[in-house]
Amino acid sequence: MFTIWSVLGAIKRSSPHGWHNLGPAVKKFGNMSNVFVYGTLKKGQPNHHYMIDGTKGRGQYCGSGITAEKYPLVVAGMYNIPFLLQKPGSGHPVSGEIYNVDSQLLQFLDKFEGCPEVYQRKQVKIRMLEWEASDKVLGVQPDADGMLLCFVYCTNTYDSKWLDLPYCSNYDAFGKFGHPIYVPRSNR
Ligand code: PCA
Repeated sequence: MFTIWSVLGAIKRSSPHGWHNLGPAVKKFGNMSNVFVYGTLKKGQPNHHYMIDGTKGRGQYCGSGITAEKYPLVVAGMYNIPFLLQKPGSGHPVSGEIYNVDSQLLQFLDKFEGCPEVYQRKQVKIRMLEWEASDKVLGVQPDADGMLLCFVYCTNTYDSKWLDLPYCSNYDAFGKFGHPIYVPRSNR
């Protein structure tokens, strides 16, 4: 019987360069990752354009979500940068957005976020709230409980004094929720 996998397997075996020689749909499936953003990469925030403008790789908005566990989300440092501290169980469930990104954009984001020195990219369980992508995005489906594992830029390498800062559940760079206002990279 022909299944999609047997056909793909046959193409792969007959191709001198394996998967690299296959069409864009297959490459897309193989290289895509889910990233949950909660800070300056969200819609309406100062660094959002990188997620969708295609200049640093491909990204697609999938929907909104919230961390299944509580985390401390603080605004810290001299530039008022949002940091999700790797201390599940304290703080609040944190709101954000899910994107499906290719490996080029993921690599860019790692550099942009100073990973692994400043942030570390970890897989975190996200509860999907509004799901825009449905079956349009290959390989991205929440489980029956509406949960999806996503990469998140969080940090373990923080000053312990940050635990005493106020904890947010929904970040805004421009002070909408009373957090200190973000200093963009161009002004540092
Ligand atoms: N950028 C990443 C981590 C914090 C930040 O400002 C994000 O939006 O998720």
